Amino acid sequence: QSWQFVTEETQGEVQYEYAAEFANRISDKTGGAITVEPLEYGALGSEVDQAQLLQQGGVQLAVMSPGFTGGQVQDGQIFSLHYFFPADEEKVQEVLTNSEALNQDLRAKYEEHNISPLAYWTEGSTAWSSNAGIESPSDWEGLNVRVQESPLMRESYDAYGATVQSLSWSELYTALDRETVDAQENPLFFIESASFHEVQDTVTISHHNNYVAMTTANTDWYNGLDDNVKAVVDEVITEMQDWVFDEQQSQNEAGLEAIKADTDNQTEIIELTDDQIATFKEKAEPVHEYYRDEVEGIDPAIFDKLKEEIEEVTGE
Ligand code: 6CS
Repeated sequence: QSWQFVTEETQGEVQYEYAAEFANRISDKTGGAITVEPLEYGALGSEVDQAQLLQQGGVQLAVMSPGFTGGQVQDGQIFSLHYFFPADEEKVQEVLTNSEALNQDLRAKYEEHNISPLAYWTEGSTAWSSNAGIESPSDWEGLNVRVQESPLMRESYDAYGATVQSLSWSELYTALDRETVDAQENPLFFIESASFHEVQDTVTISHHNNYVAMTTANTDWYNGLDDNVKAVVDEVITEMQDWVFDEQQSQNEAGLEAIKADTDNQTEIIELTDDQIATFKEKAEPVHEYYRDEVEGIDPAIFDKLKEEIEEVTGE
């Protein structure tokens, strides 16, 4: 058997390296009977196109960011709330790995669309880049920020007075360079490897969210696997959780160092203080309630359960 595993990133970046490591492990465990081909971003269209390809069974496996399915699976937009998940990445990963709200309830929602999220994992905290130097919510006023395809992302930035524009990341460098877009959010490793720091003056370490990725399978395909093959897939997916946590951590550390070391493109790194974070939280928290109570098509029970699970992990 041969499976294709599409990712939204290129060689060397976390998602692609995940797929490559997954491929090695599947091959080892099956004595080479199953091969997996990792595919980097680019050849198969935009992130949204790739999600559709998986749904239609054009590929068997995909790393998918929930931000690109926000129009289809409304509940997946929960990942775009600001200051909802813990700031501590280890705690984030603990929630993502163990949450019943995500691994059972949200999974069932995705499965209605023929997408099975087999695991959720973080690619690290997201930081804001801009030319404005964002330190308080009012710094966002009048800025146009690039987001993924998730209507809720508009609300999250509207709360700070910014407008949003949905784009594929492949169009983002040019948009920032031409200043048709003023700002964006991504983990540090990605800001560096996609060279966004070259066309932005500042990066704000804001702790407003983390970047969640899902390892997904086409549901019909996954359900049709022989039990012994499915068990191997599940085992590798479970093992990969610790692997990818370490991978993102070292890539994010190296990314920050590389941004700082790039003297041709000087970037000011702004780390928000606790007081500054508190002013952002005050604006962001009403959006949590808006999401729970107003967004059509979401299940408030998933929100409530996840919130409780987060509180159990943070002890707050
Ligand atoms: O900003 C984005 O859309 C891209 N960011 C990351 C970290 N991975 C892939 C995604 O498409």
